Amino acid sequence: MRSEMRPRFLSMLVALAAAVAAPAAAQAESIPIEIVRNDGYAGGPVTFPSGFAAGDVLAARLAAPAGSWAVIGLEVVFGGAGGSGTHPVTVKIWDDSAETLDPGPELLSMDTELGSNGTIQLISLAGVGVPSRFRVGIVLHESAPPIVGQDADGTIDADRNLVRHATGSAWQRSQADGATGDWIIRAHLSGGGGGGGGGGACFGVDCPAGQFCDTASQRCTFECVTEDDCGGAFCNRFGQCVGEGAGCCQSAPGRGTGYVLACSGLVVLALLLRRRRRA
Ligand SMILES: [Ca+2]
Repeated sequence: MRSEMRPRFLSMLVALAAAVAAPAAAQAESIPIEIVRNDGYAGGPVTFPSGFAAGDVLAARLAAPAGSWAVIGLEVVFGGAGGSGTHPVTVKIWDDSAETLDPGPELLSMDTELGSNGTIQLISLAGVGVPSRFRVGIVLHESAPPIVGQDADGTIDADRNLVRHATGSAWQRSQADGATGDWIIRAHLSGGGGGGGGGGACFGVDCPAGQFCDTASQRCTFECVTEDDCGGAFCNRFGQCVGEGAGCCQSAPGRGTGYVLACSGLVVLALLLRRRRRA
């Protein structure tokens, strides 16, 4: 009897241990995510324009829905030959509230590398608070190809595709170079709440609920350490700003209950096993 029961107890323990580990994934899924884009690419042909050089910037003006959002990742199609391996680029994000040819303040400048594979590639970001209009640019470090791709659906958003050539250095619409498609540059947005959250604002833009503004990097982040990071709201052990208006439960609605239940279950099982050993 005892030997038959033990595997069942063990499997229950494993299941509960998995339940304890699960909240991290549940938390990620529970954070509202929006993907904003201009392009209509859905697989199939992509245009990789020629004539671009190191230092040129290829950019998309993107629009966030109402609410406070942070860019937590980008999707870019990069390719058109250029050899295997990775190619250095710089990712930039600007405030584009004025929607003029020249962007507003720069919100991010980050070096990274992209493969020349001609398909969607993901670039993760720590979370950059953005206004409702912002510009995402890819700065080439090498002459094209490889280069960012343009969709081939026959349409181009006249005011949302921009280029700045290293020579000349003035921003212009992509159509000036003969473009007929939209740059395939998309942003993953997190947040969407009323903002604030006790975490303040980066570059004047409220951080999403539960996040705070890291003043050193000017990025919204979940990694609070003290309540000072949350503007006085409580910083919990998961690095979230919690409290009235701090949005603990909007950013991780399922975690508290599941985590507590799983932990309680482990304690109960441990007590049961202890009793059986004594019996
Ligand atoms: Ca298009």
